[in-house]
Amino acid sequence: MSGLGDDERRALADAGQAHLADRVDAASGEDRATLLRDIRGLDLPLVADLVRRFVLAREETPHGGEIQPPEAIALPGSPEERDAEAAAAARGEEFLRAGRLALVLLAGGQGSRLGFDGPKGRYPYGPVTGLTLFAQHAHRVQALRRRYGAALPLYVLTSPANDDDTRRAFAEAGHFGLDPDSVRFVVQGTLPAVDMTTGRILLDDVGRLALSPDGHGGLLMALRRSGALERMRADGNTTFFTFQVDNPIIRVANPAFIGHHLEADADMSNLAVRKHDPAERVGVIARVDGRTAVVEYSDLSDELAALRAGDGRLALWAGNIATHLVEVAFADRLTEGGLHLPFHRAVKRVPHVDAAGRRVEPDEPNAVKFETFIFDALGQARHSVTVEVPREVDFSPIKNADGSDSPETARRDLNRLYASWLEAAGVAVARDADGEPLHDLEIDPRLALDADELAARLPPGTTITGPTALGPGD
Ligand code: UD2
Repeated sequence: MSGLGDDERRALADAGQAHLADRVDAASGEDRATLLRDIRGLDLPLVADLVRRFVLAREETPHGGEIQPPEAIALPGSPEERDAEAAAAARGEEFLRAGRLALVLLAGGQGSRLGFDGPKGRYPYGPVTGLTLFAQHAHRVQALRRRYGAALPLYVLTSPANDDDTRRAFAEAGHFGLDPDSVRFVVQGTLPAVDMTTGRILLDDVGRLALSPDGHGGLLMALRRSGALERMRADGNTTFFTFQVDNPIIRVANPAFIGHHLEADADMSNLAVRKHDPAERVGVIARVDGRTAVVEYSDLSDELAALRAGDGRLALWAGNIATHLVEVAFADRLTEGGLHLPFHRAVKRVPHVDAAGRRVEPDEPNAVKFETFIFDALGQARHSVTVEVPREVDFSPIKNADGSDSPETARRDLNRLYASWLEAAGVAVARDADGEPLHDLEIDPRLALDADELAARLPPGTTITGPTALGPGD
């Protein structure tokens, strides 16, 4: 039976992973074949370096020094600010109509907190029709293409664990009405989980390494390796817009955001919402040692998170909704000769099989995983802008099965948003004693992307008398 060659054994030993050769020898048949495939897919010098730095030497990712509020374009309040916003939006719309933007949906994560089996995009969150996150995003893309008469190619970032299922979800749904050639799947890389004391790579099963996605920073390398960056250039796309699969209401390709990004000649830009409480689990966009950066929620001390400015509001207010504009040329620079982003270590509980083939279900964290984050690229951007957007319009993520950031909070937020659009269009919406809409509401983005479009397209005489889903043809 074929196994590891001498060179491969030596390379594993040099990387401190000689135990993997023993595991291959002990495995047979299909298990051996899949284990060999996983091992041959490893970047051993990288793994050795990460283990040396983050496990054996316990290096922490540097967070820089002084953390201060970011410079940001706030929600427009004064007439001048509203004029500036309108000018930015006009510039963004022109850019969209010229076909310069590509879209990148981040959907490579594991979604473990939601406890949903399969790609998170398949989650049927729609309270009336069971609409999935993928369908919502795809319908929005279709509506944007129609609005701007532009190609707006959609790149979907997947990981080896969910790539097949993601492609199937799109194929089975006829790509949700999008031209299949206009949807391109890009598979991100993986990195192994290693024992937190020895740095040895863990096995998920006798025939499989414990691999997980390499973080959304891996997007950049995946775009380069797959030829997507080249494709974007060939299509005339100079910039791409990244958004998270778990946020159903994000205004994809927000024209004012694009306008501000262009105005600043930025390499990479950020959207921010005002944090609603110090403990909210979003990173904060800040200035760290004078440069724009995102400080992840797990890295921010409770004191800093709770610090108040003179007006009583949170000093580090700018919640990162992980939605960015990135220049294609900047992504190129960041990936030339390898990915130029720092790694982060995360200590996790990782079930695995030991050398004797026994399953181990640890009660305590036992392993280190490695990830890169796309927002760390901000440190290398020549210019960037951060634009504040209203939370109720742009951010209601589905992260947890219940409690905050759950399907229930998304249902509430969507009902509030759609009720406000309907009321602005002159339709009465019944509300309960707390002022919440009485009935669940869905509005297909192909009918209306915003309140103005709904007012223009809603047939006269529309009434809401129960749970209502307004479809593309309503
Ligand atoms: C992310 C941000 C946090 C805040 C919050 C807002 C990070 C590290 N933190 O936290 O600052 O903005 O979102 O919603 O991003 N993904 C991939 N590949 C990966 C990992 C993630 O595609 O390897 C995608 C994932 O499918 C999802 C998004 O990135 O769409 C966010 O991932 P997450 O849910 O793990 O991040 P979270 O909520 O801890």
